[in-house]
Amino acid sequence: MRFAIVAARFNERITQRLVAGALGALRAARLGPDAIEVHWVPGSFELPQAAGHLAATGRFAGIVCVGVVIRGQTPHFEHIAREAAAGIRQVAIEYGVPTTFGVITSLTEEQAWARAGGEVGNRGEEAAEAALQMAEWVRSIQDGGTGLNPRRRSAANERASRGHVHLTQATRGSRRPQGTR
Ligand code: DLZ
Repeated sequence: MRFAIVAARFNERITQRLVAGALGALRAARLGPDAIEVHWVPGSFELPQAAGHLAATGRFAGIVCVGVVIRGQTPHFEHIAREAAAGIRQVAIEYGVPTTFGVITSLTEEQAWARAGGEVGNRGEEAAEAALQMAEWVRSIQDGGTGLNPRRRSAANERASRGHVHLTQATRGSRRPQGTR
């Protein structure tokens, strides 16, 4: 299975961490370097466009979109975040290629770093895990199966269930439910 990572250059230093997280998850699933492509686009607004072109090639079992949208002083943030999310969903549905959302939408740069391999996890790694799980599920359905092998757990899920999740000051004492952004 081939996978693509599409990464937005805006806030590039943080996005690099998301790409690293996604690559780590894909390599942990024993995908070799030839099975992974990384494509850079200007900003998160362009993620769906690139993902659509990649999905249309039919070469990929999954596409992982990563980017960082940080709130500024105008509503620009909302437009970019909304269009990225809706566009990525649209690609997944239109092409039937699992296309996942590893875009951080945060109010501050500090929050973004925390979600890019910091104390709140790595959204790139999580999006890659989701793409792997969905690709496996799609393949099992196409093979006439009944869906995911319930024993397959992502590395992120494993760590969370073993209690290796770092809790922030704000959440300490009340475990964040998985998937809380
Ligand atoms: C223009 C812009 C702004 C203000 N903020 C972000 C951001 O926080 N994160 C991001 O990924 N991209 C941003 N961009 C760029 C847009 O995504 C897009 O590249 C431009 O509007 C050109 O279409």
